[in-house]
Amino acid sequence: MRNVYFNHDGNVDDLVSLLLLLQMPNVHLLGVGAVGADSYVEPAVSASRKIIDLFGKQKSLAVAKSDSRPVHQFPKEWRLSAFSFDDFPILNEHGAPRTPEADEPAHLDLLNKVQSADGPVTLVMTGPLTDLARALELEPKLADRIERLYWMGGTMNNQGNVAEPEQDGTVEWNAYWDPEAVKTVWDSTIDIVMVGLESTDQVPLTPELRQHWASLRHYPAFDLIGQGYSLVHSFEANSTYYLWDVLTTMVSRYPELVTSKLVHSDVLTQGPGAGRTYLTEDGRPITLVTGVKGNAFFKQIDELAMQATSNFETETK
Ligand code: AGV
Ligand code: CA
Repeated sequence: MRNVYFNHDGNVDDLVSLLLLLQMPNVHLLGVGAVGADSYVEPAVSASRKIIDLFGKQKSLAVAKSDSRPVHQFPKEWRLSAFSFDDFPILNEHGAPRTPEADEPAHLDLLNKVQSADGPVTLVMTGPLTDLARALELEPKLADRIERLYWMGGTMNNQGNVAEPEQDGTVEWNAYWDPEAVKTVWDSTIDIVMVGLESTDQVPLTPELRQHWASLRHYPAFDLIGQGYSLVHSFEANSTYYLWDVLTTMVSRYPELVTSKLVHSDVLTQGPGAGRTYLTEDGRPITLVTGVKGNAFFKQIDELAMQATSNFETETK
């Protein structure tokens, strides 16, 4: 069993990532933290607890609420989807969530769960790096306990996805939310696998994919996945939805689904490029995911979602 800690920020692909993570063989989830970055934190935590109720296999999992705050806030329109997700009937037919909320805020929950684990911990983060940076500031030795960090964020090709004033178009949103946090993590000794926009661009959410999931909605997990993604559409420029976080989560368990290379990189924290990750020979080494084996990736998602059974099935019959 591999110890994994998951920290996410409550958008649709973050919550679908949680669902898939709960199905992965040989994964022991130590904890889950939710940040109100690309979401609002209350529904992000609540939906996470309900997803664990419905599809979680292990006992004693809790969801920690983050009190981290942005440097640059996400657009409200994107953040609102967490409320809708949390209100889905499939997550509410059995009443209030049973999976508890953790006692401590997410950065302390991360710190304590990783430190008290029985071995090294794999970290999967699909939002800003703020909770990890805060934990490292409190306890730099935490880095030694982390086997590897899989992070959805950044881009090394200068094609960002932020369309806001006073930035130069080179920055990815999770990095932009808190550039200093990225720098803190980059300056640590943690082994980093970065899933940035150059790889996530290869897995857009297409009408065919929606139709594929719709055709499988008699499986409860596909029903939830299809409903979830129905909340997000890309009518504006620069807002195509990709399977950003799902790719990252899948890579943490199935590295064979992608190709990657070792690069040296750093991050800007100031000015119109704040949050820009970039290649530089004197930067720190990271593993950059560069290519996705598309067919294998979608097949593996299907396999996990098909075998996800509802924990309430026996209870209601
Ligand atoms: O930049 C990608 C990150 C991922 O962690 N998020 C969405 C994923 O959860 C921000 C984001 C970029 N474009 C978006 C985003 C969009 N069109 N809608 C919602 N979130
Ligand atoms: Ca996210």
